[in-house]
Amino acid sequence: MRLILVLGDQLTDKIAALREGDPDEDVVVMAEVAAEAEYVPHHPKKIAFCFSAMRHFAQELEAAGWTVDYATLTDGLASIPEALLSASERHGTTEVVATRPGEWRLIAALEETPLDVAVLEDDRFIASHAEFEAWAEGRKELRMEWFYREMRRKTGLLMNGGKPAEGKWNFDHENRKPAPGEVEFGGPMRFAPDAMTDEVLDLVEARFGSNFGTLRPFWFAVTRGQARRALTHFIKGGLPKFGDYQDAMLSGEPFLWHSVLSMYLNAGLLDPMEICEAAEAAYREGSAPINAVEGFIRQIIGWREYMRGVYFREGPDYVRRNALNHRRALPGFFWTAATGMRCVAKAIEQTRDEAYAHHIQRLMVTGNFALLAGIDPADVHAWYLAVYADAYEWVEAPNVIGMSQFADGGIVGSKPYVSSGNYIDRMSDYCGDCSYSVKTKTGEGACPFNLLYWAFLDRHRERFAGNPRMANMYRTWDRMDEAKRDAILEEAAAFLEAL
Ligand code: FAD
Ligand code: DLZ
Ligand code: SF4
Repeated sequence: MRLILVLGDQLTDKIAALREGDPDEDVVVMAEVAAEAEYVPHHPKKIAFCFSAMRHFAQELEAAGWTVDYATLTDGLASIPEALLSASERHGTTEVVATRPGEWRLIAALEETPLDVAVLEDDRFIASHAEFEAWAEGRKELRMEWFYREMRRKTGLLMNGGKPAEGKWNFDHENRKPAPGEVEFGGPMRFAPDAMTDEVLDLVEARFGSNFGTLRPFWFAVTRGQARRALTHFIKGGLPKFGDYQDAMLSGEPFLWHSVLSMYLNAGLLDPMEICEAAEAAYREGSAPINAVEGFIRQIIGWREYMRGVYFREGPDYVRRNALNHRRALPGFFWTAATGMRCVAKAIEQTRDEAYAHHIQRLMVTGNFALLAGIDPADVHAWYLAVYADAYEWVEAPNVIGMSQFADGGIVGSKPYVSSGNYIDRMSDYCGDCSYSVKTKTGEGACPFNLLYWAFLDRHRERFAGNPRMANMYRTWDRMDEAKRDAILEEAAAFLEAL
């Protein structure tokens, strides 16, 4: 008899440890524990989703014939190792089978238990660690695009006889339309909480009610069956325009045509290939265009897999990198949304209400601001890890430390994702009602993104001026008259001082 550990983001009967186990002999251990619920102040919706999905999954395992030793948070277990030790005493075995956790912290914790833990690779991904290593080995630059093409070849997705569908690997240049006035897709499928979820909601309210984030209304899928319905709903209603408006932002429209499937995918309720195959089928049937389907599939078999590869390749110190030596503390408004910058306030309000923001809001609004303002990337990382329902370190850290904050010195991105207010204005409706003016570059009411953008480039001139992709920006800065440059730098410094 062995203990089969199933973590809160391993909720599938395809997980390696369950495939290895025997329902007639072994006992599944699942535990809601303080250490996992508190390593960052998670958004209440994220905790509720995790616990409710865990409880529903335990019920499904029992129905399938497994014995499940399930500890709820009120059982008072401190950590996953403690849950294993306590189960080990109850069941009289020291043998544990686990699937490798998605975070170095928990990998180390499992290694340190006095139990006999066999850790199996998590093979819910398209590329194994060995495959990613083989691809990365000896390359000067880890360009996602090249990795993505390998994944297209490997999976056969959108391939016609060895060639990419419609002759091109990437249709991104068609995917940059600003938001239209109206969004006819109503967003993700919503589910009414059942009695099991209601119980979790009460628990989360009592224990984590003071964390940043609104718990109710809670509408997430909490079972694989519901997540499958959410997938079908997106493929039909959202996917056709996913590409066109992928980068657009609209006040009051948190979801636009995004899938809002990342939390289900990361928790194990959905499988990456089943999502991509559903998207490809829509393309083959003619119900979604190539720019939408290719763009969507690239996010999953390209970016998502690539990020995981980088996290595990770079090792436990990745989350502490700070290549640009940014030291400023995270401003309080990240927890209150109380800022006159309307774009930032909208992205944070929506994060508070839904535990969700789409990619461009994360990258070009909150992330862009944090980078321009020189916020300590460790603080930025802790914030993102806490506030999004889909945030687990293996995927959050390379997006934040790497893509968004350039704190890894250029592993994920070849240049920092920074922009002035212009980009936000072009892609959103935020600027119209903002207390700042996006058209104003200096002086009274100047948009802080305009000031901070140039101040950032100036501050990091030594590092970036030689980057061919940034040469234009430096030329523009250098052509500005000196008085204007001085005014920008002074006003940017004053703004940061007042943060
Ligand atoms: P869609 O826009 O519908 O995209 C489809 C799917 O593609 C997503 O469900 C997701 O699984 C995948 N995907 C898209 N972009 C990425 C990416 N860059 N990396 C990995 N997968 C991607 N994603 C997370 O899953 N967890 C995180 O903690 C997370 N933190 C992020 C932090 C920052 C600063 C940035 C810039 C991005 C982050 N992302 C993260 C990536 C991306 O923003 C989210 O995956 C996406 O917004 C989830 O919403 P969606 O399901 O509607 O995605
Ligand atoms: C996110 C999360 C939370 C909030 N709580 C638990 C928990 O109580 N028990 C558990 O097994 N998993 C939880 N998780 C998910 C883990 O944090 C996740 O497995 C690790 O971070 C590795 O990705
Ligand atoms: Fe954001 Fe500047 Fe536009 Fe205001 S004016 S919404 S701060 S980009």
